[in-house]
Amino acid sequence: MALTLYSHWRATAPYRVRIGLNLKGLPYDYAPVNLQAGEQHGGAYSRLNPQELTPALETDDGRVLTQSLAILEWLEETHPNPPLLPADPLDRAVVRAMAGIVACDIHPLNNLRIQQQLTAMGIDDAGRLAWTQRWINDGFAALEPLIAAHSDGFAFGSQPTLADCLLIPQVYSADRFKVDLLPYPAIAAVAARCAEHPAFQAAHPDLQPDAKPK
Ligand SMILES: N[C@@H](CCC(=O)N[C@@H](CS)C(=O)NCC(=O)O)C(=O)O
Repeated sequence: MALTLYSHWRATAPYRVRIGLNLKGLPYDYAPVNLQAGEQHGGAYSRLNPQELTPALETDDGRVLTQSLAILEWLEETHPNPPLLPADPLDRAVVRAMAGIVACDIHPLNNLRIQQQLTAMGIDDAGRLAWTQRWINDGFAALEPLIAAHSDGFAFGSQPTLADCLLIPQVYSADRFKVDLLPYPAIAAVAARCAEHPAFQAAHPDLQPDAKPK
């Protein structure tokens, strides 16, 4: 099945899906959406995904999937090997909790439209940075003991899971927003391990076709 991923190089939600596709060994076409230029609003992309957020994944029979977690769960159900979730239901719940901390409790408070709204409300650069760091730190403080308890190289166990698909883009964002990882040694160790893995390397923002030089 041919797949097209609508993505923006630096956006973390599409980055999650790129990692998942790579871990599953699934090739895909890359369709850039320039979020800074507002291409998500109006026009062709908003007809594809009326929520005007990336990612969207289009199949060759014209189905469009949205929401990174739903896309990753669909990948897991349709391509079970290698698994992104452990076999035991309790372990699966832990992995989903790790993913949920990023997807529900950190990222929605910090994404582009929130940054734009803070700017519109008169919050300056320093205020926005403090806001963003606050929520990343809150989430990482919750993730750190979970990962420390369950990691054996990756966030849960010795193989990449859904948790790593979510964590690594958030670590990338933490770096961008100057969050110190020193208080989070378990997270930092998982990030270092993932940085050696080809599926994570190929998904890195800097390697995407629409990447802008720093
Ligand atoms: N919960 C959504 C979040 C999607 C999202 O916020 N995507 C961001 C990029 S990381 C986006 O497209 N933002 C565009 C905007 O804020 O205008 C998911 O997991 O897919």
